[in-house]
Amino acid sequence: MKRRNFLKLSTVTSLWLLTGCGGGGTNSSGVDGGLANSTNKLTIPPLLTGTDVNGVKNYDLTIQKATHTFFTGLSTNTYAVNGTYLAPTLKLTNGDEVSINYTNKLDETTTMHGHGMHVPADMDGAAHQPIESGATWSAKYTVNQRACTNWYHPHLMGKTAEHVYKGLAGLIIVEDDEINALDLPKEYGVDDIPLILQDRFFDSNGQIDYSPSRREIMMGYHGDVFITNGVINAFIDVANKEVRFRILNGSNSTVYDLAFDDGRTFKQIGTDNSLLESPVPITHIRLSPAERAEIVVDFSSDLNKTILFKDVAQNKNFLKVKVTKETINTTTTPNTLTTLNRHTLDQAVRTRTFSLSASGPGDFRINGVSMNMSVINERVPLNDVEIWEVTNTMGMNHNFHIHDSHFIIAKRNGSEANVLENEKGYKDTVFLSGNDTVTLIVKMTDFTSSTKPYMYHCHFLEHEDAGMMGQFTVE
Ligand SMILES: [Cu+2]
Repeated sequence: MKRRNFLKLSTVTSLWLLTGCGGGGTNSSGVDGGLANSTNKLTIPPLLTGTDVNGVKNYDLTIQKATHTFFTGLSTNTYAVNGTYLAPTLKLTNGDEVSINYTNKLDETTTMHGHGMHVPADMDGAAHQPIESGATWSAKYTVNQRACTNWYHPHLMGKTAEHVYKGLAGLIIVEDDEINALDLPKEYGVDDIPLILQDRFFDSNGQIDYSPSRREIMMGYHGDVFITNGVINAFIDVANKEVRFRILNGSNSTVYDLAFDDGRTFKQIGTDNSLLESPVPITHIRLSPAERAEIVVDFSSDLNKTILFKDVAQNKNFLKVKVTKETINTTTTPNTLTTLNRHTLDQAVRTRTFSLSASGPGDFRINGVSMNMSVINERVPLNDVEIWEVTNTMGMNHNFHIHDSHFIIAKRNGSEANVLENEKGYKDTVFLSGNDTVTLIVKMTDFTSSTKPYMYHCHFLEHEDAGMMGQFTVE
């Protein structure tokens, strides 16, 4: 394991502890020999709103090799979209006609999937829409969903995990009239902050190390360096007001339990694919890979304080929030956010069952079979309300992601009471801890094709690449 020879990594880790406890922004560059700054300003991915071409909003994106500075004085090879790590945030508006144009300047084939986007299967950007080296592929569609925070990432068979790990991921913000009318923090990068949370291993040269062992493919490839928007040990300055964070678990296989170090209560306002009907007060939030949460945190009484946002499961920091600015421009998050059309179990016309299993580290399965690009595993009629019952037959964590559809979690382990208040919005990814069963209400709408499939899969990327995936058509 070459990464365990990365002597300076222990210094980086100790810096986390130093800054995590100190909270004052001490310059520790003398301690680590300049390897990593104790405080690095959080990078905000650039916001692309599209260029109008004959009524179509065009987003031009180049997938490329790059170098990125994770550690002071070290240049790390990455994959990125336009920049040096990760990708711009795409802002889409419900009803807009868009063309998202991806040009692949890598030396290898990849894809770019709009995770959470409700689009025709051939615009999904998943395994059946490869973008060869040198080619351009466009996702063209009319935005047809409610406000939410989605994301885009590669989805090439067997290579998804590695391509995401090297840096290919970005957010897609979908807006609509309803959310724009709410008194929410909405100034991107100022009081509306995107947070892409990841963990990575680096080798002795400071290079990204994607070399999971068979055991790590099974149990999770949990990097020891935490990264927020591509920044290690990040801080942000905010004003003494409500601040909204759009949080993506962008890791390959780590489940985060996120909280603030003072244990404060904050409000979750959105799940993967919608607002919650009312803000849900919580003190921590569990996010498995690919899940998103929008939260609003009230810093109005915190002027000159520093609060840490962290994963309490591993006691590591993702962000140091410094409340340094005074403002009178406040917002008051309303108590009613939206009304959701929640289908009920008794509306369902059939039940499909999905069982997650493995026969070994390289052979993960759903319903006893591994992903096969030429097999359509399920054919789903348009507009039928269905129950999808997903069972994790293993003692370890998984999750389950369905393309195209936005589902409601009706039950966990047979009981509605086990569904958390903050997962009662529309979801596209649901967490299953060992031996869990979740009951989902699913309805496929708008787009049909008997030949072009969508995918469902575990979003622990090593599991997905090892076969825990299947295909369905909507007909
Ligand atoms: Cu899994």
